[in-house]
Amino acid sequence: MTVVDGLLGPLASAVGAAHVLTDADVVAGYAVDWTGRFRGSTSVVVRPGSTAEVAAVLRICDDAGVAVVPQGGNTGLVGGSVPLAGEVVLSLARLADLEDVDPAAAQVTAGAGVSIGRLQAAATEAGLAYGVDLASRDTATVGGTIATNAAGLRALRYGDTRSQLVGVEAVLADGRVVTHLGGLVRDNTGYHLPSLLCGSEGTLAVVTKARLRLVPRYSERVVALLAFDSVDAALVAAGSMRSRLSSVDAAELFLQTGLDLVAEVTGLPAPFPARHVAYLLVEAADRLDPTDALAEALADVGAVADVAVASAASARQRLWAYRERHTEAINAIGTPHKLDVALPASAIAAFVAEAPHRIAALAPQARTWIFGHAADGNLHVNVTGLAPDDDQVDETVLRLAASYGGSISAEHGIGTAKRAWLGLNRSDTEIAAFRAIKAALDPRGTLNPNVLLPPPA
Ligand code: 2HG
Ligand code: ZN
Repeated sequence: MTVVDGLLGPLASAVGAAHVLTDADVVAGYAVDWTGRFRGSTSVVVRPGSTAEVAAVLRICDDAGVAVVPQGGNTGLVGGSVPLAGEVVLSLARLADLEDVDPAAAQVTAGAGVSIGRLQAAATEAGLAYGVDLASRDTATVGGTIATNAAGLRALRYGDTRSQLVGVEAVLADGRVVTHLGGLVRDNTGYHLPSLLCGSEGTLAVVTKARLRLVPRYSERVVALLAFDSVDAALVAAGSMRSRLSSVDAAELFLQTGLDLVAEVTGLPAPFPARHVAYLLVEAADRLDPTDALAEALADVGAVADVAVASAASARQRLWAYRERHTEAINAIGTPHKLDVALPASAIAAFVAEAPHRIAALAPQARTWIFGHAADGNLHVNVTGLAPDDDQVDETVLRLAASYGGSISAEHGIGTAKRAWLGLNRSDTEIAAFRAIKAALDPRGTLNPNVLLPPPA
């Protein structure tokens, strides 16, 4: 009998036998990430239904010295939510309570298992909106997006998940609960645990609830898909939209190669009669129709080779699909390596030109796809045609980004995929401080021990 087998009885007493999953076929689904690149194993998945049950589960595992991987919607892209070495999986899916929106504060309290789509729908019903949006909205959860500090498609206007987080309830590794959900925006009383836990990838505590700020809901929207004959021109336009269009919600870059793939995989028709080099999708949203403001900002942008504009929801969605469906189209042709980097504005064009050559020199059979949140300097470099565990290309691309003064993770986090290269962006002293924080909150190393911090030398 393994140590984990010995825990099955106590875990069943804590959460109910029906929520302790051990069937090999069932648990296998929790042990692989969305891309299929990161596969681990586990013998048990525990699905608590309340904060008290999460606390009981952690107490049992921590006492027994058994490691735990918290998991939300499992849509992460860096292998941060799968059991890489036989850990117990703690699924937060059943923590799905969503309180009524507090209209006076423009805030809401949501359980970790609430999907981003459901949160958005509740905010919309209350005449507000949630500032974080991402293609995986119907599966990604509040808890998972806090753990990874997800940013998504509208971070240009509203910031990342950390910027929405007013308070959290979380369970420490030993089962103690910290609760700070009062929703005070001005609350300057020491360390800000929500900020610390956000982006900590389940290594410091398990978030069970969050108090989130909501933003105004703008009913008038317009989307423009702009075609350019150089990446440079598209980037200049993105910068111009960011600084001249106060109602800009998103400015997203993709290239002809990615558009071809999306069209091939999804069957969508080409948006323009001619092919171009780069595309920028711009969305503006306001209380009054922002079309004129968008047109005015565009008038100053030279070099637009073609443009398509949409106001009706279905037409806007059709234009968004060319950008949003990149991820699914890439996964359809093979398991990708995902390198989510950030670059200084002045270095983006050079990086876009250089990265594919560096990759081709190392792996001539590989195909490179680049797209992303242009106005934030966040590029998603996806590479297909590599073995899942071949990380030479990963290293080259991450080093290239760092050499330009960029970050090796703009929004997806470090996970297991990039932990070996954290030192490209963080000094030894910073990493030592990270380890000290981890040791203070999780002295036995129970929580997600195989992500974020570099592996021992
Ligand atoms: C996006 O921006 C997501 O669509 C996924 O962050 C990016 O698939 C990717 O690499
Ligand atoms: Zn993204």
